[in-house]
Amino acid sequence: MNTPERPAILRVGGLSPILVNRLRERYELAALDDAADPAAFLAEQGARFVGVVTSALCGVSAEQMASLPNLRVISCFGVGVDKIAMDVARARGIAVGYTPDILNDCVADIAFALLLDVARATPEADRYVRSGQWTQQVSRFHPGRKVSGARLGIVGMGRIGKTIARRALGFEMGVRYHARHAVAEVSWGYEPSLLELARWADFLVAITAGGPETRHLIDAVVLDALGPRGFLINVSRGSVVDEDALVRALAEKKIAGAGLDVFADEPHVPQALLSMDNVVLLPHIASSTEETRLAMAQRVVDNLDLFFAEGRLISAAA
Ligand code: 8YV
Repeated sequence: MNTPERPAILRVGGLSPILVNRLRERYELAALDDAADPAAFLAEQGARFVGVVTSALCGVSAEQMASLPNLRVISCFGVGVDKIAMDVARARGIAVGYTPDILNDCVADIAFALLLDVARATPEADRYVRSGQWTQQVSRFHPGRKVSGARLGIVGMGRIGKTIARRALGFEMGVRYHARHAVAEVSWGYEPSLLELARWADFLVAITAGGPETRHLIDAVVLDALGPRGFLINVSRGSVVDEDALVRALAEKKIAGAGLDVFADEPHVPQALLSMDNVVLLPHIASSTEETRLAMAQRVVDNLDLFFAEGRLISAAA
């Protein structure tokens, strides 16, 4: 198939100005968000786009793809492709590029930030200082829980799971993991039963892919198994945890606390969590550092450039 000099690319969802500018230099870029009626825009103009750029948070739906009959490539800013209708892309032979590996370090760092923050109650301690309670000596700040030497259960042993496990070495933590299968190249203990892992762990970190297969993998039963001394950290997708069950478990002190970067219905966070001191809440920022976001943006562009030059991607989502 011939590729025009400036292929027409549709932007679906928000992307950083740096990325948008880089794309504009090379491509004829239109934004679905700019259309007053996106469905009508797609119906009228969908046929002219050969590429889509999107983010892991937004993705591309099957309905949108149906209005893009000449779509050949999707370049996604992020590693999670659960919001992209991958089955449709596969069936139509649409290439899907994404940004794996680049963000492993930053997501693993945030997993540990959440773990330390929730165990040592640092956000709560910060509020204690700012509110003047320390100087008023109303009451002493309560002790936290020790992280070094504790047991870390990792749910998902992909690229980021491995990076988290390596971080745990520095804290002399015991590490075990649960995944669909044991991972040959790692020496951490494989736990085929998620319930057993939760029973064993002091900290259960979710870093598995989102989507229907992992929906509510961490449910009330798993949270019960984690128990009143256990903490849940979620840096994967909100869908992986049954959020209602989590809210109940926290309210009833069935688990000790939670550190959450992701939620079921972002940017909406269950109201009940906002007033709990034993939770740390982040606005889905695990990969968000200047360095990593720039490298991710570059990969989005490089994937597209290589696709239009040679018909292949640097990093193709399976
Ligand atoms: C980003 C993510 O927050 O890579 C992912 O799957 O969820 C995050 O890195 C997201 O891509 C920003 O849009």
